[in-house]
Amino acid sequence: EVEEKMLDTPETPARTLSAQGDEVAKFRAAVISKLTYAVGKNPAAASDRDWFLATAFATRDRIVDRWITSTRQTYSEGRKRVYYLSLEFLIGRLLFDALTNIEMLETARSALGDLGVDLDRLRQVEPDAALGNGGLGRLAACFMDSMATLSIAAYGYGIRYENGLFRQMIKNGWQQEYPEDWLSFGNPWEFERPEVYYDIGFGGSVESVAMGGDRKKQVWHPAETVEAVAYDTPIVGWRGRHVNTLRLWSARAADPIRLDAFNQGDHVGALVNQVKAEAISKVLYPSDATPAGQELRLRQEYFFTAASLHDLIRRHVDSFGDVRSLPDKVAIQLNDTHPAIAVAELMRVLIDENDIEFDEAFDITVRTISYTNHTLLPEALETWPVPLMERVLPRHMQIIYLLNAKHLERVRTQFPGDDALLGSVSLIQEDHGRRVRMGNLAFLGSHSINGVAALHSDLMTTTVFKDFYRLFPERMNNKTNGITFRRWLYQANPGLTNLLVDVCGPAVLDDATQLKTLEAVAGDSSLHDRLMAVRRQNKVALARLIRDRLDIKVNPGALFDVQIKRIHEYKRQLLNVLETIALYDAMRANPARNWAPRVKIFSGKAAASYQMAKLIIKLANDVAKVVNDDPTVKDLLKVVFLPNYNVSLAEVVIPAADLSEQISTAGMEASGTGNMKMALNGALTIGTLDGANVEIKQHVGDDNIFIFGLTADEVEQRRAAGVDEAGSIRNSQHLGEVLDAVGSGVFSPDEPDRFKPLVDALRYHDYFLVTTDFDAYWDAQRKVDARWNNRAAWWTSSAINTANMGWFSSDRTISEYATDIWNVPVRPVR
Ligand code: 4GP
Repeated sequence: EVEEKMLDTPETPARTLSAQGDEVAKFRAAVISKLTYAVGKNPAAASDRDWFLATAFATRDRIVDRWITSTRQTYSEGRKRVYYLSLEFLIGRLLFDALTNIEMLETARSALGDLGVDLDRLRQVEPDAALGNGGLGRLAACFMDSMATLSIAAYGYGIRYENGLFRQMIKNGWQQEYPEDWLSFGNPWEFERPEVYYDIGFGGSVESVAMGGDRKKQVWHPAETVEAVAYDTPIVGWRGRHVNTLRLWSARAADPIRLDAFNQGDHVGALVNQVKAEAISKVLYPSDATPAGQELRLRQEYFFTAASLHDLIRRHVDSFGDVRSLPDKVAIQLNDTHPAIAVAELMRVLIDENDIEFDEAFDITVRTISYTNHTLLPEALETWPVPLMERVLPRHMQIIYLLNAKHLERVRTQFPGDDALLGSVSLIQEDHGRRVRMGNLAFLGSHSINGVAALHSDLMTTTVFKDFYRLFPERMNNKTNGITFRRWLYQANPGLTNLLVDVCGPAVLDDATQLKTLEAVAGDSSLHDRLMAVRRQNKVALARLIRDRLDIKVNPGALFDVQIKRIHEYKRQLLNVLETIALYDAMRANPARNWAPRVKIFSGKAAASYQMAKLIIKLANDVAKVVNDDPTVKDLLKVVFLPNYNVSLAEVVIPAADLSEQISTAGMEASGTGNMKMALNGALTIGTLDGANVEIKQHVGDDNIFIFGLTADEVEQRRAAGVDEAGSIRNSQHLGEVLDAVGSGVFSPDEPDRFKPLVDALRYHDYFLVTTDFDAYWDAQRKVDARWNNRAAWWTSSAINTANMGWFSSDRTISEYATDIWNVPVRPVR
């Protein structure tokens, strides 16, 4: 039974640093001053939002001085800069991030406390900046933190979407999407720079102008121009030593209004250009189901890439005079293929605007640019129809053709007669309508191409980039992902942070590898008591959130079994739901068995057009309803689908997780980073040998992780040989019954056929091998039960997990990028 009382007592937030008296007074005065003069309110009339704004402004002031110093130093030392181009930055809320990193969290808490304001309540009113979908966007945010922490002079470049990732509501079990208007009450962190803007051209024609002799110059006359306006957010690193800039571009019409039309009464028509131009920065991931949607997406990609390149080239030329020295002073990292047009755009700027010869321009480009791949899913490797590219970016298309001709010529010489190779490494795909392959363009135009976990980088060389790897083996490398401990440990789990500082010493905050010292005491029962108390507090907080949002009561004493990530068939939430059903049946059949009481927690968004994923969400919710209403499993099993997964929700769920579900079909999850966040916070992982799970296993040891299922090699063989769905179902003790139940409407009596598409996919074309892996997964879950029932064993494993996750700090990842790819120095805090 849920401990009502506990859920109602507010937890006391743990404190990492004690506040200094005069600092508190100063901060208090600063907040009052901001409230009065920047927000325009008096304390008596101020709402939580007003207080939040005032606090954010006061915090920002502390960062700005350091920001200016960092920028000045970078200029005066003539340092090389890193530019991280990403269509996504999933940064989440910034107040605690900023306060933690400048070590003023407790100061701010006391200062506000004196004013009768609760900082932890203000934390909740900050909108969650969701300028990204999932892993790749969150990785970009972690990297920004680590680059600042390591004092790398870096800029993040992206788009300032007015509407970030949609807000997910669950209505009657179904996902519904609503716009996310994170900017509607203003954004205290950003600085608008209306004077920093670039004209970005689209469409039009290319003119060949004779230059004397046989020299010709190509001049692009765009039909349309949109202004890219800069908005800057300072990103402060750990202990506030260095501050970088996240520069997001917003679209502004060059000619916002046609006054003649307006005065003739056509008030809407007069604004059409403005609407078209500004659509570029309206929404993250506009649906590309229509040609218009596709075009908008291409416009977004070119818009932010071109603006970023103009900006960095201007800065470079101002500082160093000559664009030819770009590779010595600039490293451009492409986050996936979304900014891959940078290759053609940089070439265009060098050739057309700086009169550099084609080959030299290409050499400069390759030495400057590098590319990270985040998924092997072929549908994610972007391609654009040639006619669309020709219409929107005619000069770039010319450059791509030229580049391709020279590239294929070299391949022909190196591998004579290998037509298959030529076809596969060409920048143009010739079948199914001609398309430009952005992955190939990114590879060809980069000196470094990396995957995001060891297995993924290996698979890149044997699958999607197999043939490019033959051409340029030296370009391929691995950079296993990491996470920033500032957000995912210090802020999200202050209780565990205090414990770790206590046990490992304060240096652990600067050097994550010091966590290792925890291992020596991992078996101590006194440590277990402390770990358990911290986890319990975090679980009580999550239980309260579940009760408040879903009106479901869960027992904080049960095992919290968590799967949080985008909903995708390859991530196999379905496998987890099916196991839940089997468990439910088994518990009902034999309630007296030594089960580990569980709360199955799911959270994640499905792409709006991804019907199967949306059906999986519905199934999870339908199963939840049946299970949660059934008194026979009341103390044993609860199922929870938490709506609107985002960074802030993750910050509550992750510290409360006992078990981390990382169960993708092996070979399909590039890395995962949620797996790292949960293991760092002491959850045990149940997972396949996929992505970074492989490396987590190496670090925490085989006994402290529950690995099951086919390996990536076996998956490949199984698919080649033909998946035996019927055999797997027949041989399984549970699966047949579970599928019958789902297929016949046990969980959807109002619409018995509802889940037929899911069940049919599993029975007849189970590409993701759910049926094949089901029994192994079930067995692994029973091992989890056994470990859970052995308290000492469980908490020893938990401690060993935390102790060995230091390597997964994004500081380590970024140090590797800095040394191996960017050639810039790092300055660690310690
Ligand atoms: C994700 C991958 O799916 C995930 O495995 C990885 O950890 C993350 O990138 C960061 O590297 N990919 C995406 C995407 O988010 O949009 O392709």
